[in-house]
Amino acid sequence: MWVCSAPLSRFAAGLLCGIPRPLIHIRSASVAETGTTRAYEDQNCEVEGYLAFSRARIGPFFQERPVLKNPFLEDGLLRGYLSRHLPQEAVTSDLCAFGERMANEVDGWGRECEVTPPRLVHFDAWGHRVDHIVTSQAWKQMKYISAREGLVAIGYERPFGEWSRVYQMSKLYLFSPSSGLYTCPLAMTDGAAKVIQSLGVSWPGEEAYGRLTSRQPEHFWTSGQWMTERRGGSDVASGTETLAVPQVDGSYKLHGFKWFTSATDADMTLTLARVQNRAGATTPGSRGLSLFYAEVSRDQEGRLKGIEVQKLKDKLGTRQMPTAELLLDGLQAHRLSEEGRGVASIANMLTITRIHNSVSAVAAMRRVVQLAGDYASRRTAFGKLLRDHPLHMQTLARMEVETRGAFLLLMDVCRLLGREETGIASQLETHLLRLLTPVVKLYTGKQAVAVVSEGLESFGGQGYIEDTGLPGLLRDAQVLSIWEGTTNVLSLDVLRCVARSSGMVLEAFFSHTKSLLSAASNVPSLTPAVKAANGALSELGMFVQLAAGRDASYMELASRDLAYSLARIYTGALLIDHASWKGASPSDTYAAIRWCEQNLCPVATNQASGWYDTDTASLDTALVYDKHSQAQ
Ligand code: UCC
Repeated sequence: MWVCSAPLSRFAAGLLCGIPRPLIHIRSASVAETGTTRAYEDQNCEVEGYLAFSRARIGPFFQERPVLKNPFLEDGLLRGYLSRHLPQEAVTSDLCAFGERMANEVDGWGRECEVTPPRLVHFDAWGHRVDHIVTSQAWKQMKYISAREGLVAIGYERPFGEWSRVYQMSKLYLFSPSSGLYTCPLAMTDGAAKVIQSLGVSWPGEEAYGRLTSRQPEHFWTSGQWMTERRGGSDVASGTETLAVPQVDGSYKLHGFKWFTSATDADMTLTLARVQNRAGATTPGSRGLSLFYAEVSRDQEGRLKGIEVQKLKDKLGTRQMPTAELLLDGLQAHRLSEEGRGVASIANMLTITRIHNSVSAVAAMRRVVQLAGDYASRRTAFGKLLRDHPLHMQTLARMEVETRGAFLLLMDVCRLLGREETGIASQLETHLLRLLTPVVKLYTGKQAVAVVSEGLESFGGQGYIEDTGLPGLLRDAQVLSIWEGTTNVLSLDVLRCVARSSGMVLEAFFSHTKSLLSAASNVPSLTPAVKAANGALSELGMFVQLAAGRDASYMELASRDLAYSLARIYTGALLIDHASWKGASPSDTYAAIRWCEQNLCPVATNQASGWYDTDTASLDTALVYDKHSQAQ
């Protein structure tokens, strides 16, 4: 950037005498760069007249920006959790070094991904259809660093046994808010590796598995997850129209239209389609869906084989990442699942991507809380720093409590995943993992939007200004409660797993929560929190008893509140458990107490108010569509 030197500025000022325009290119930013009022005054003296007046209007004050510091060192709860459960020096030093890279290097790339979004080039200069998705250099660097740092590989190498998922997800948690949404392809890549592993690593998935879990950037592949079609975002089972036509060599050709495909520059994908029989017929519904593996490749002319990219989506957020509509026009694919077991087979992918989603949600909360806290130490209003205004601190403390609770819930699910994958999970832990996966995804997705929104407000107007980088946090958070299952679809998934396990998942929940609470019952400072959590657990038990005889529509209406109650009670127990650890800080206790002061069991409260009763559904509908006006 050009900074005006003193002789040059004099020259420029002379040239501009009598020209009725401000001298915009003699930048006031030079004042900010020198950072001293003195420099400003000197320049004023030198240029005089018109320029001085222009500068006087701008004024010498520039607000210090919030500074991103090493997110590992800044995060006392992450470090506390790891020193309790995974105190290995190798983990600490790796995360510390990685955090340093986030602050000094990667965060800048993330910003570049945001301001240089992908674009689609349909045709080359000679008219050939090429469908090239052009991504930024920074986006490519994200792929490189992801491989090098083992952001997927760690989950499969398992360097710390059952704790490897905690380690991997901690690393992703540091990466996520700086990654320019590269965590999205990583989530799908991890999910695809998991599916291939769970179906048995053999041809045709063998090479793909090696690439998805590779640390070699040139060998590393990312995967897509093409599930969504025009008729079915949530209702995949009846909405999937893509046909799989068997070929003589045992492969299939896919024909269909995928309506949302995220990170479409992937090297391969997993997708669902209906196998066509010899008569050209297919089986409807879930039992007609099978899971396919396909590579994304090009022919010698550079054309995508069997795929046309119709367009890139114009989205509220996640603009860093290409999301496309794809026409599958004879895409060669291999069936991975048994015929008709597509949804059940891709469910493993959903478990992984839903956990990744939760990582991104908690990481977004943590990032905005860190920046808001830093800013509060730099910004003065009404005669004192924001950090010295108790009401402002109360607001940030509430965000902090939400973030802490979400973090512990997330880490507990990662712990359970690690135990299951290493074959040491008890039956109870397997049930808990199944139940808590939709719970953590739906709850943290909603929290992220609320906390990040509150966080933006704490910067005042600056939180609304694009080139601060802050609004992008909110835009990207909004998707977290939508993709990978909306809040309501996941609430129904909670009911699904309760029903399919004949209630065993709930038994596991009650049993484990009680044991966490009873272990902390002799810690006097935690008494109010333990009492509140125990009370909520009893209320939940009563709800379950009362609901046992109710029909499906009653349970459907209760499902969202049930999921929230599970999240709040379990998180309360985890906060209490963490606060009762010998290395805990007084703030851990305070956070547990504050968390447990909220309504921990909304399903009981709303049940008592009749929210799920038979006549409520029609009243809700009448309310939503009410056209009555008092004026009529
Ligand atoms: O692709 C997308 C965006 C990609 C971007 C990824 C970013 C990740 C985060 C990044 C962070 C930055 S979004 C599209 C995602 N789509 C969904 O999430 C679909 C949402 N819909 C559902 O989840 C529905 O509930 C369905 C599709 C699962 C419902 O299907 P069905 O066929 O009607 O359900 P059924 O009949 O109840 O279940 C079929 C089988 C059963 O197995 P079996 O037959 O053995 O009993 C179920 O138990 O699937 C099993 N199943 C599950 N198993 C269903 N859901 C699950 C589950 N969650 N876990 C285990």
